[in-house]
Amino acid sequence: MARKLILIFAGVFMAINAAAYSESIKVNTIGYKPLEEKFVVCDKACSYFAVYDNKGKKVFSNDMKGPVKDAVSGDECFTGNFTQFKTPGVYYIEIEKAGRSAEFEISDSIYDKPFEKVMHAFYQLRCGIDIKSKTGFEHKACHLNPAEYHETTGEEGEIDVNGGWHDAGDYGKYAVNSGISTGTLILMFERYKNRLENINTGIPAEQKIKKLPDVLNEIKWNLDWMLKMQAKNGGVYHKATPLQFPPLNIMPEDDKNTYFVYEITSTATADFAAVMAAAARVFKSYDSAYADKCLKAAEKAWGYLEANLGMVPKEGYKNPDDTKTGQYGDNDDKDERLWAAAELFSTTGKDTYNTYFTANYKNWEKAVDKAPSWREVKEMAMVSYCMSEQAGKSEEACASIKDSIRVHCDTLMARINENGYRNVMSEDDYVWGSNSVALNYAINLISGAEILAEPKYKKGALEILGYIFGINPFARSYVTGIGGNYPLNIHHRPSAGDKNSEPWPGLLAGGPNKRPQDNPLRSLPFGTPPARSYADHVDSYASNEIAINWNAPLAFVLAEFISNNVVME
Ligand code: 9MR
Ligand code: ZN
Repeated sequence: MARKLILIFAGVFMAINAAAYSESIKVNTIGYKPLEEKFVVCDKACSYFAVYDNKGKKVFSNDMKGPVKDAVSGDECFTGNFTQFKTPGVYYIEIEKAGRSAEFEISDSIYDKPFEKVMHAFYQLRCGIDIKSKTGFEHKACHLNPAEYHETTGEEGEIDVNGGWHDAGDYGKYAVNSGISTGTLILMFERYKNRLENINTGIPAEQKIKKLPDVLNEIKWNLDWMLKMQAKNGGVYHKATPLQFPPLNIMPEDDKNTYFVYEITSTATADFAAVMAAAARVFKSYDSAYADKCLKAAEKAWGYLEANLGMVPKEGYKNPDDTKTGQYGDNDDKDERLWAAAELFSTTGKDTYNTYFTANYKNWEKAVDKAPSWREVKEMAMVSYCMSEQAGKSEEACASIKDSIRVHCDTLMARINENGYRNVMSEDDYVWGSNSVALNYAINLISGAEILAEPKYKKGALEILGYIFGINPFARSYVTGIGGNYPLNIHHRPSAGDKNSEPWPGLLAGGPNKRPQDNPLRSLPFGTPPARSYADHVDSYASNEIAINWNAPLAFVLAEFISNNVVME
């Protein structure tokens, strides 16, 4: 009896959590921009679809084409095109036997609020300050005690590493991951300065530096932390974490574990040099003293790298036996060094950096062929060099980067056009944090569009947002608080530990991961295809955690498509 009751309750609970629309009909649950291409995908046999406005009036209909078998999800996909329908409003789609889609909007401003929420999520990830909110997502200042030098540093005593953003679902702070995350946001601001300068990301007025735009306020919060991680010799400590992850339901201010600062690594140092050099450019016109401070720190880090030409430590960072927190280990620092050289050159125009770049960019067969990640930043280097306004760039290097990015973008566009879900990812891309792989591909497409003056690649980037917000096997949004059927049980300590039933908003879940690297993923039926290997379960850190390096490319791609953008046809 008791068991039966539990089952009934479980059933009701699931019904509440399940989408109020058919998972077979996949639309972008946020919506579509009026002048852009618009697709709907259905995983049930069908030949026709109709668009209805929110009063139930049919406003458009067309054939469904297909099916195209999608190997990574196992689905038979039918595709409908309603690009011709451009009238702003709120709509849903009906398909015979499949049901009704999520509601979506047609409007030029669909990504404006999402951008603000995604940037506000960085504010909410801040460490060492009261997180205030009108929406009830709050906590007190955390991790205020100084950290101890771990014995791996060879130093003794305490060090202040207050501030920065928590990395992810845990409260650790890792220099390498801060590198790509902060770097992505800085390059975003540099690229879209005009449209981002006046955006309000919801930082409480009393916690703001008035002379800085909100986006730079947020970036500076983490830069200040990164600066604390630089040792006297210019090297950068790899991370500041406790020895072990705290329990899942603990709020940040209740986590009283001692933090340790770990040994210097060349990957952390080179990422730091790149980020600080780029920061010097974007802060220059708002706070030139701060820009100078960043540039000095960047050049000091470069000095350390010149004095230590090999990997530090030799095999890349590995956790010592007493430590079980995130590793961000990487045994190749060539890409990080190249990125440092590219940004330092772009900021200073100095020969040293240009010479390093031109002597080393050929270390890879292809300049651009991957989505950048915390481990692999060569694409950041190549794109920054190519886009730099500095005189004296090597024409040969730029030509070769351009050729390479064209091939890469064409490859991605072909994948989108051939895939049943119009999805950019190949099977290999379904790794831990796969949603960030898709979004970093979108950044490559946007960069390719800029560098080659080929706006068509931006269409691909927009379709990647379509995947993140609903044109996927689950017809769901992967971002908390945004769009349809978003994740409710993210692996994120404040979401697990606070009293809100809702997860903290604006956070991108890692996404499907073909490797069963946690218990909920191991519990999926045997043979679950890669694109369906996702569990909205709090223990699924390998598919349902959140992280700053996943939210950053989401912010970047949203920034491209907010409403003051020039719309492409
Ligand atoms: O994003 C990281 C992923 O690429 C690795 O495969 C995984 C396992 O090492 O770690 C991920 O990063 C986690 C970090 O180590 C600790 N904080 C949470 C991060 C996201 O899960
Ligand atoms: Zn904290």
